[in-house]
Amino acid sequence: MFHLATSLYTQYTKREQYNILILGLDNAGKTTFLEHVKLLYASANETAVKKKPSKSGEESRSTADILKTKRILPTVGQNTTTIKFEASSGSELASQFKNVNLKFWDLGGQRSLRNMWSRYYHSCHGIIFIIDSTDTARFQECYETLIEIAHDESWNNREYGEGEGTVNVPILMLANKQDLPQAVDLVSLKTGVFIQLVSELEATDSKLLPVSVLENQGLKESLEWLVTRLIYNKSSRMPQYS
Ligand SMILES: Nc1nc2c(ncn2[C@@H]2O[C@H](COP(=O)(O)OP(=O)(O)OP(=O)(O)O)[C@@H](O)[C@H]2O)c(=O)[nH]1
Ligand SMILES: [Mg+2]
Repeated sequence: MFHLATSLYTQYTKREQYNILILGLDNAGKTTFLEHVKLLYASANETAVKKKPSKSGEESRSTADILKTKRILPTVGQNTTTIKFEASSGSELASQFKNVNLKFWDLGGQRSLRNMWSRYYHSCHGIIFIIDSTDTARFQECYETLIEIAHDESWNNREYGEGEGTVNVPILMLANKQDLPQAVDLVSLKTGVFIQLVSELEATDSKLLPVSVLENQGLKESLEWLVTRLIYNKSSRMPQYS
């Protein structure tokens, strides 16, 4: 009886873990994204749930303010964090997102460091590719970098599930720094190289969304899109269990 009870308890509390790679050129905002995620969600090791703000808007102001006091240096190695994902309050998807952990790897985006990225593809369930929407001179480089990621042969050497290329690995492209006046807006981005990317990527899913990771604009919505796709694809790209 005791064993039955413990196995039911384990079954009920077992968490699915999805591994997410945060990629993009240097200075795009990858580490800033991860630091903001750490402020918004509880760590997988914490037992306490993060305190919820009473008024909407208060949360974004306070976490953005905290983040602005942190000094974020260009990444040379990797930053890793695992969070307990939860739907934003009032979301109809709350029950679907129960017991989901997300493990993020934030890797350095400098050109000399990009050849390290492919080492992580075999155990990755989803990609977040961050674009600096103010850096128009490097949009073409973003495009070429993403195409290179999608066509890398390491995708065929999989740890979780079958398939060729980035099939079943959702790619979320975030057009970051939308808080800055010189940022190219989504409509203009969609008429340029990025909409071409959406059709050229051999991924089952890809999406381009406008965000400001510093100001917490569009962050939770973007993650909800990604987690919905990860859950949808889980029979072909299985999560890890913890
Ligand atoms: N205004 C504004 N600045 C941002 C935003 N996101 C990041 N930044 C700034 O962009 C700069 C680079 O951010 P990082 O997070 O270090 O960029 P990264 O992609 O991790 O860069 P590498 O580690 O070199 O690959 C920092 O000065 C950030 O404060 C944003 O949404 N808005
Ligand atoms: Mg970084």
